[in-house]
Amino acid sequence: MGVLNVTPDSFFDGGRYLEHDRAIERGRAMFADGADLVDVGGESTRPGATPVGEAEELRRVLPVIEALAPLGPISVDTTKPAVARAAVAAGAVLLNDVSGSPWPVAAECGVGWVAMHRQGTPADMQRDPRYDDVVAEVHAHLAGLLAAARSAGVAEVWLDPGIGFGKTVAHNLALLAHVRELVALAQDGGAGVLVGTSNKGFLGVVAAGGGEPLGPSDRAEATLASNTWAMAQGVDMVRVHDVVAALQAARLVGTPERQRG
Ligand code: HH2
Repeated sequence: MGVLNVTPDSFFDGGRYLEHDRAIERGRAMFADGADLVDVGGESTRPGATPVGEAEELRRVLPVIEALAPLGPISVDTTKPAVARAAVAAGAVLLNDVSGSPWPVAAECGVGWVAMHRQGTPADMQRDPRYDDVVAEVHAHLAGLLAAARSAGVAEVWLDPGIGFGKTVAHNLALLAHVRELVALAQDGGAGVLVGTSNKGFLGVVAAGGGEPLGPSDRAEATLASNTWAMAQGVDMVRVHDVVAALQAARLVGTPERQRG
């Protein structure tokens, strides 16, 4: 899943693809690079991001989705039902909802749903995230969202542990270390697992080995390492800014089916 943020303030690609022409060109390039899906977002969810109004989010993403949908599958990264509905009308086939709550919109629109875990909101989620047992709690929450999706009639469901969404470095590492258990849970329920670590802050902390944390533009190696790990554990899809690197890693670790066998 290639990331395409049509935003001025995303932590990694903010401002690069705010103009529609540039965003469309970027999406086209990601499909050419081998992306199976391009995830179009019009609102940053980085910690402390300023919320965007519905009209502005629609203005950002709709022309991009319309232009890219004929080229390949598009997901829309939004928490707003109206944006999701309009995106589906424009050709999106998957709703990537980072709200962490049950969401009836995918069933209503007849498309797939990414159900992600999140503690708190972007405004406060990184202040002091706490869990008694992060792996058990996140997996139980996702099992509940999967059950809700199934009873609402959503056919295609992806479970996502929500790396960086209300999690410390240790929480993120624990979730990655135990991601195989999430793969098993998802498989039992006929769902897939999606993981998004790409260039996130915890990688900069871990890769620096106790030194000054690496900034967003210096996290490519750690991104690739984390995605390689995730895919080797059976994760079906990784959400990435660099499609070429992830695809090479995917070819090396093999298909998820082979890893699970
Ligand atoms: N992470 C981000 C945004 N959307 N969706 C899913 N399903 N999983 C994720 O881990 C995830 C996500 C944050 O990354 P990015 O889009 O690069 O940054 P920003 O939120 O600043 O736009």
